[in-house]
Amino acid sequence: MQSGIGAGDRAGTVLRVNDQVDTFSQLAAIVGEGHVLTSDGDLAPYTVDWTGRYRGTGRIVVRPGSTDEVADVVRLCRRSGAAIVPQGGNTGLVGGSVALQGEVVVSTRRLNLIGDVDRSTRQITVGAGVTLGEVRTAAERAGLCYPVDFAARDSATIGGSIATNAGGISVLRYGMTRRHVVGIEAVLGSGDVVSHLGGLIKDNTGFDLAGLLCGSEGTLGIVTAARLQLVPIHTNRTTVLIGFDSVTAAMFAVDRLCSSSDEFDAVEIFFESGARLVNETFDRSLPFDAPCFLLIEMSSNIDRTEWLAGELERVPHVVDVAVALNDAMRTNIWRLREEHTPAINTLGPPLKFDVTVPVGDLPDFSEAVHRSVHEVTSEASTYLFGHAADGNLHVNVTGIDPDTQLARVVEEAVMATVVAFHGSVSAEHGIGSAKKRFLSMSRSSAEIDAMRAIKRALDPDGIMNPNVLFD
Ligand code: FAD
Ligand code: 2HG
Ligand code: ZN
Repeated sequence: MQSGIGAGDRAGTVLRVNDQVDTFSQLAAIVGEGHVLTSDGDLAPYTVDWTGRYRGTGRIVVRPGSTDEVADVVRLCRRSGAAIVPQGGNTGLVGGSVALQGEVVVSTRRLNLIGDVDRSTRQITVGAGVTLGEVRTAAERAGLCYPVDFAARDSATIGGSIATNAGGISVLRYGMTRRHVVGIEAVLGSGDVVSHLGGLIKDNTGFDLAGLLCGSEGTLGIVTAARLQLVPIHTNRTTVLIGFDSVTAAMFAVDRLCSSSDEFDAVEIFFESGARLVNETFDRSLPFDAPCFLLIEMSSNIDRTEWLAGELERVPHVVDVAVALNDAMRTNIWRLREEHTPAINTLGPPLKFDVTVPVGDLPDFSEAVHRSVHEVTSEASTYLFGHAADGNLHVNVTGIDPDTQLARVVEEAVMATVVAFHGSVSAEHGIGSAKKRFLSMSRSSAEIDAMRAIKRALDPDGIMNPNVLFD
């Protein structure tokens, strides 16, 4: 394990905060001048969110290189009354990673140390700024897999994925990020450092702080490192694209297949309009047309292609099937699904919803959500895609300026439809600033009060990401 990870219990530099000294020099004294960014050019990549919808007004980005430096930055900000927005890869889709009210952005990208894989426990400790792709590569080199995976893998960081409790394409088999975080190091809003990275398999010693920080969206503290659980890798992978004549037929197949095997890594859904948009935008080739598509991936230590083909023969209303015979075909099939987000973004910042409904209701919900948008406006186009077996649809509405009253009405109509189906207003992207007025649709006031009380305890002055989660 390289030095610098898990070093949060070392005493940090003592800072004298003098009102006469400006914030820049105080921050520079902690992290070095080159790591306090203030010019327009330097700030640009940290200021606008991935969708282009949210633009920060903050004028300072600070890039600490160790847990001690993060702690000193947080303590300085607390004493100066400056609020903080933690930022990892800035790929979040709910407006939570940019400084909307002039906060100091604390970028974690320099916390990028990757420890050795511990083969006895199949665990690894990494800095918060390491990307998912880098962790996956390190795990693969040891013959293991970090099973949290999604299209933003090469930019999204471990810290950001913990802060959002990210989901992705393998939740069906492996669960969300929280399931893989066995230890955490973080600087709380109080400035205190908590570090518990031992990775013991059994450790019932009080509250699960790692679990609590998962999904906290930077409101409680800054995650600086994590101990992650890896899983065994499988030797054989089967990837197929299946066209169906309706979403009902596709979801019947999902139910049938998932009841027959637990070796499905991904069961993803998208529709004709989205597939065509990806094709046109990126000049891809769709192997066949169909109203609804499932992308199914299995992995196992034996070849499952024949078994899957046999199962699919018994599934009705299949329009066509394409089996990936090599890596290039596999990549092409995955592109059709993963390029939905960038293709949609070329149409301008969309209204984004990331919702779950009970899996069996997904066909009715997908019709209802189209209807609910159409009843408000005929100007908009609605694209649906997502993680079918999780009941998780990404509803992207284009053709409406997201900052208008019309957009607000569409948002309310979609969220009302979600609630009518007993769903959740956020499945995996979090609440951020985009969804906070809908939090009470999925959480009771007692739950929200409990969350606020936890925040007050860990972030007494309310400096941590004040624009997200709570309205
Ligand atoms: P950021 O965007 O930088 O931050 C996200 C939030 O976490 C912010 O509130 C920020 O303040 C906080 N934060 C960041 N780092 C820390 C830290 N170290 N400590 C405390 N708080 C922190 N998400 C999914 O769940 N599933 C998907 O399938 C998925 N697919 C995506 C595909 C694309 C193309 C894109 C652009 C995004 C996708 N996302 C997905 C959303 C996004 O990638 C995830 O939310 C990811 O976990 C964010 O990581 P990040 O490092 O970019 O965090
Ligand atoms: C995905 O599953 C991501 O591709 C992004 O969660 C969803 O762009 C979106 O709405
Ligand atoms: Zn998703």
